[in-house]
Amino acid sequence: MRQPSLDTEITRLSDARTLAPLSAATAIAQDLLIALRQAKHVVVFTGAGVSAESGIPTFRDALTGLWERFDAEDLATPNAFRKDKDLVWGWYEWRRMKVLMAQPNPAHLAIAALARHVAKLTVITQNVDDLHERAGSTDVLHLHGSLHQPRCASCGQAHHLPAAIPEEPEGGRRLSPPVCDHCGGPVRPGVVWFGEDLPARQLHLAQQQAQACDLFFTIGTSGLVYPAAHIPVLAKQAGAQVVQINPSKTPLDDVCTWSLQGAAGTVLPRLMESAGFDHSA
Ligand code: BJW
Ligand code: ZN
Repeated sequence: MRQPSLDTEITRLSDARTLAPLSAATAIAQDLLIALRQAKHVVVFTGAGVSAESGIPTFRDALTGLWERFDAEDLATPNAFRKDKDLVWGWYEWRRMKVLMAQPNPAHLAIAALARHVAKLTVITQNVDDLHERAGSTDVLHLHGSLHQPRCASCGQAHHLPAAIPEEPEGGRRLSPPVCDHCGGPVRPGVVWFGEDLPARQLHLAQQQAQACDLFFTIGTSGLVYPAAHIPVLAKQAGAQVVQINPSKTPLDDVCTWSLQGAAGTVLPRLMESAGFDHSA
């Protein structure tokens, strides 16, 4: 039966020229459900869109994305930190506060639940929050670091932040970074800025897992930032079928077998239900 409230559309891209998109309420593509039920190794690759429904802003969405309001050049490069440490540290403390106040949403929970239904599931995220872990996913590969693991900018020693949630104004404020216990250098956010290498081990494992899986989900990412954006392509080239979940089109459309247009927090639970998988916490 049709449920008009669901605006999700599911299109098998190979059929897109000849078939109108099917409403998700009418039918989730049967061949996708079969692929999901039969998959031996599933990789879930996520971007900021997965945390959007937890109230964490994405980067590039029109009106709501961080880069609409803030200049990445001033905040998310090594040069920005060299130039104005207080501006950068204060902005990231505001971001960290937002994450600490947020809760995992149905998309994070469905991904964690999916691990109970497939022989092997690997989560690869570009996100710097810990919402996958708080939803119950384990061994998450973080390609762009973490807001929760700051380190010394001089000697690299990990810095432990107080457990309390910081109280920061909307958009952040100028705030001096803590100093390193070991060498007295400035502490920096533990994220990967533009022009910096991704953590080598995490990137290597992510590429390896992508090339070993049979079903690869790319969820809530614009697919614009490299080298992460190449990972779905590697999966496809190695023979995996690729599923995209995103309300918008992305450059990754071309590598996808199925594109599920909609919010991850709606589409993923529906997909789980259609496959007969329990997705309660
Ligand atoms: C929903 C939804 C819902 C909404 N449900 N979906 C030219 C060619 C190739 C590469 C380069 C190039 N020029 C420069 C580069 C390199 C550069 C790069 O890729 N730049 C591009 C922008 C062009 N890459 C790098 O610099 C990387 N390092 C590197 O390459 O090292 C080698 C090197 C060294 C020296 C010189 C050059 C190269 C490092 C990249 C680090 C990225 N860092 C950031 C910030 C992290 C810290 C922080 O949080 O502040 O990582 S940038 C930002 O983008 C963040 C994200 O992880 C990353 C990806 O964004 P994501 O997750 O895709 O978010 P959005 O906002 O883009 O998209 C959200 C999506 O969700 C949208 O599609 C929505 O539709 C969707 N959505 N709601 C499902 N409810
Ligand atoms: Zn140090």
